[in-house]
Amino acid sequence: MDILMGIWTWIANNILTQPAYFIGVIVVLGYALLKKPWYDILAGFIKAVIGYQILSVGSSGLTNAFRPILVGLQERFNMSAMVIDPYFGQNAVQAAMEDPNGPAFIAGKSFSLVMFLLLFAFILNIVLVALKKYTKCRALFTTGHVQVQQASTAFFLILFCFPALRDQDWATLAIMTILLGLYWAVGSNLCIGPSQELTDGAGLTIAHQQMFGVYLSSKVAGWMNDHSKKKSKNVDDIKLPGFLKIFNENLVATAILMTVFFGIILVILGRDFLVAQGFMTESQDFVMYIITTSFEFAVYLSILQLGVRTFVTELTNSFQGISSKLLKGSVPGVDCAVTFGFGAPNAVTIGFLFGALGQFLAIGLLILLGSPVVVMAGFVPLFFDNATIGVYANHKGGLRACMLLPFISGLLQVFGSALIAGWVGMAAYGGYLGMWDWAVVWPIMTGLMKFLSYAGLVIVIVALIAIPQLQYRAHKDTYFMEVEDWEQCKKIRAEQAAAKAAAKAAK
Ligand code: ASC
Repeated sequence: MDILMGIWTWIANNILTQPAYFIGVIVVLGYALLKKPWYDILAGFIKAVIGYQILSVGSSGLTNAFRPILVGLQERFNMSAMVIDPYFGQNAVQAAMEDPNGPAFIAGKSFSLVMFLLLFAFILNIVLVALKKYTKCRALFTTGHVQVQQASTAFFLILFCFPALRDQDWATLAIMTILLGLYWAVGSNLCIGPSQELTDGAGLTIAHQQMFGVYLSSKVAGWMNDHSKKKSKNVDDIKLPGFLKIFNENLVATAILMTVFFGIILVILGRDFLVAQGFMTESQDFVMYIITTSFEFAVYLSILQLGVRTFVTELTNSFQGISSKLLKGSVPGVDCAVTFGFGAPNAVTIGFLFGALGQFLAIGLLILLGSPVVVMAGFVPLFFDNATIGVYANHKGGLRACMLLPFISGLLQVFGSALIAGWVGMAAYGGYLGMWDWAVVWPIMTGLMKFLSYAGLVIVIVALIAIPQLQYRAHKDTYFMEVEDWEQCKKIRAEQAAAKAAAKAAK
């Protein structure tokens, strides 16, 4: 038993929760199933792992460079605020569970339970895909590091709803496995359609923390486009005149916009504060510091996109082995940052900036209205959620949607997180996960379970199970074709859309 436990712990720590190696193993398995020669398998593994590592350098570079700047605002003004950010959220959960006087004291056993939860929920995800004929679930969640964050937050929320479960490990584990496993399978499945459209059939979907947000934003953007007389241009197709032409180039646009955005924040923080906090040295020039820091945004973004390009082809090609032999008709769910390698690069920046506008407005309102919970913007939701939503919204609805939907997302992230974290008592520990689904979807699920108890749990489970069924009903003829033969699916859907448009015109 000890040996088995040791093997499991090793796999959990080194593969399951490390997306680079998880994707690497999937590539090896996929190519092996396709009977590729060993050297192709090795090359595929290396490109997948290194590509993912490059992506992580970009993504953690962004996070590490800009998270402290935002948190600095809180310290600068001596505010006691809760930071909405997955890493702060995870620390808050940990602190809460270890606080003997706190609402969620279960010190000692939390970590091993979270690891088991990961395993069981992932197995449930596989089973749901294997039974896709009945469940209509087609996607596998592979983003381990966010699964850990989600597992701990879900742990807290569920114990809040069902305090009696605190001493019943197995019952807790069973309920959480069902909820999380379903959330992963259903959420990533939701984003398959929009992702196939965005990437023109790359054969992947999002497995992250804003899956419902992306799906809804993509739908609303499409609806906006269909129901407006004047179509909004895709960010890529906007050609600016005169000196504004320089904004047509992504690197230039990103650098200028970020210099303005972070420049304002850095000036508010002030040189003295930045020196005192160790961000810059006494001898450094303030203006050069602002420019360098802001330009780094464009640097990390470029690195991130390079990483995506390096591993996506390997993943897409090798996954054909898995989707034709092991889990028929399935797609891998990957980090939301992967979408930044597709679609319009400027949509990333615009989504981020309008999300920030929404968040800052919402934070201002919380302060003005004297809310008991004040929120501080965290970089990860601000950037990764809103940029992703911007990319999908732009693809379906152009610039207008790319500004509006991230803006709304920013409002929801702040208000939703303030509400749920204040209510369940996590705000007192300084952080909450704060990503779209955890600011909107999980609070609704938590509310249902808290007020209706086990009846609420049943409602949540049934609702989750029903979502892929409804998706299937909407496109019975092309639903599975969407992942199995994208070209054919695209053709049929285009014909259907043309026929519908013709019928409308004839009326
Ligand atoms: C998260 C999280 C990260 C980032 C990263 C984006 O939610 O925990 O580290 O987003 O996955 O690429």
